[in-house]
Amino acid sequence: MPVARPEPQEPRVIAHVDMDCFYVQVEQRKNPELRGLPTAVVQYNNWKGGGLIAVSYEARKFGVKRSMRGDEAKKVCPDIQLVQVPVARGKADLNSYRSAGSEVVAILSTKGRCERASIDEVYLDLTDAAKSMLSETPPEVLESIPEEALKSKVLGLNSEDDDREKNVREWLFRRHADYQDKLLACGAIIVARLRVKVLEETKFTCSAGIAHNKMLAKLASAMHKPAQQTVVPSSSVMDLLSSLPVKKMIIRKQLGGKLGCSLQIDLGVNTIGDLLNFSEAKLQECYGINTGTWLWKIARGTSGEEVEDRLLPKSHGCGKTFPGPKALKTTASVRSWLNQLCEELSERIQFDLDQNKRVAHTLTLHTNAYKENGVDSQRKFPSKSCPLRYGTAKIQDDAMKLFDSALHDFLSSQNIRWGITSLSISASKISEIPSGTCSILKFFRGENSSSMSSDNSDVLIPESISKSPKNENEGCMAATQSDNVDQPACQEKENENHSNQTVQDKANPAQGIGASQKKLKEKEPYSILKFFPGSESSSTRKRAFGDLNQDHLERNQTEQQEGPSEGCDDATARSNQTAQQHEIWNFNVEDVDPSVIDELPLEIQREVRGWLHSATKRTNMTKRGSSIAHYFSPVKKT
Ligand code: DCP
Repeated sequence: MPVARPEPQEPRVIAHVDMDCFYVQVEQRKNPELRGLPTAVVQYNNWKGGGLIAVSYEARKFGVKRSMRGDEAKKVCPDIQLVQVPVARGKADLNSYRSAGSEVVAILSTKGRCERASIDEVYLDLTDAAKSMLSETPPEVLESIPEEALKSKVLGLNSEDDDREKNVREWLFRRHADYQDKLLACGAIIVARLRVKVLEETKFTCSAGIAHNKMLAKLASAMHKPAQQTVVPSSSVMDLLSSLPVKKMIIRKQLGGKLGCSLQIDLGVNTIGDLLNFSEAKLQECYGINTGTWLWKIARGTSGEEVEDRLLPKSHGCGKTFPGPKALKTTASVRSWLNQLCEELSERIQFDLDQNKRVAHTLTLHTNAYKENGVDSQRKFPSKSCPLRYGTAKIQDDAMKLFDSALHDFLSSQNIRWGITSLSISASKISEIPSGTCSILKFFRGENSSSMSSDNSDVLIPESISKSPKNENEGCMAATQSDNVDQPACQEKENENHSNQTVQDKANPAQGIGASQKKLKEKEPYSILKFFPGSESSSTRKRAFGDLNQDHLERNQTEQQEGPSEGCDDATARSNQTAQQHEIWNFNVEDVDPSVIDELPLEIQREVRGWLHSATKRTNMTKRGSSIAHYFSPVKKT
């Protein structure tokens, strides 16, 4: 659910940059002979020529659409070039598209805060850059204005006019324009330059929207494509929104599908302008305080959402669909596919760890399924989450446990046949390891720390105690920019909604384990323990080294307090957590090289030395391998 954020006092300049027919451009760069030809990228499966996932603008002129199959596209456009998406492990391999996206991000992120919103789109906060330009080199003193800036579509300017470019030039140069418009004019020039640079350096074209907030910038970037930019001055906002169909906001992922439907059905709101007929109080009464205020604000074109400083994906995911007769009907076939998906996921999170020093904490399985002749055959297959353990074999194991648990819930004791039509596995709740603590990773790695795909890479990254969001299964698979779900219809490009996150947090008010983590964070901002979200405050930390029964008891109590979890079933979750808790903490104290601790920030050094001290005491008391911890693989010596 969306959340209203306070509007900043100062005007901002926000751009949304979206690549044009992105996968097609990547394929055209690989094979330049395809440039200028009607082209589409298709899924590798050959049924009716495969499903189209990206269509060039030349092909769109013939009526070719993403929803079509290859055969259908050939009927409307006989000359269309169909390029198969690369394949690995029996499914689409999006790596080349991901890294092409990163090339673009590297260029765009040079002018201000940059948020990578999906595989091919970013938000930029250009406020500071625009302000500097306005004070140092305003448009009117520039020797030359980039042609791309002169080609801008400025909403509210007469675009029919033959003198359109002249009008844009005048608009960019207006000395008496208000401060907001002057900043936008600078933003338009900065974005034009960036787009030219992207084209020169990557050979990709992109389109952009430039406005005072993210919502308007995103709406604008889609208005004139390909290779164009659209500017939204404040004076044209109400015009833009008044006739904007609610459906468009849904397509642009700015409005949730359910909320959009409810607005149309329950309130008769078909355009954003229709929302103006409702008071803030009325909208709050219908949709709650946050969403009500958010709707009231978007109707007026205001949105305080910040551009996040994030160049990397918020989560990693990969999936596979099994339509019609391909549905998986045995546990063995599910296991085999899950193993492949987990292998890919494991490689990607390992790469993220090695490359970007980022750790994922939650593993989630989303599944679509049907029952044959079940009493409640419409029942959804629940999504399940559990703490993420690094190492391919462990991820495969946990994913299968999640599946078994979800299948059990789905069937609710009915002994009937079932079919799985899609599987998707994701790693989320990713956090960064601050610089200075990187070398400690050596301790939490197994022998093969450098190998990214090794089956026995036994990297001991602590799990997070997390609860899967309720209703995760609703709608399409909630994939992310980094996701790789080989089914176009269900592949959402959008990142996990920021506001969803907030609501989720709200749904799980700080209590039990969550509360202790939160408090710990506030009290110990530099604590390395934040990478051990399963750990408790320092007063209870010593338990992690010892009292299993106590640990088990308290965990049970916490689970009861938190109510039913959507994660693994209780028994599995408990055994996983206990097992992992012991994996995390049972490193061999004697293996710790003191010089590595010296590299850590002071606060963390003190903390780590504290653990080592108590761990040394304990090692002297308990012979290694003599306890239950012996069953959980210890960290191997590097
Ligand atoms: N994509 C996909 N399945 C979907 C939607 C998109 O695999 N259902 C992939 C292919 C696209 C890329 O993501 O090239 C970016 O998606 P966009 O929606 O931005 O579409 P395009 O970039 O292809 O075209 P446009 O120029 O309209 O943005």
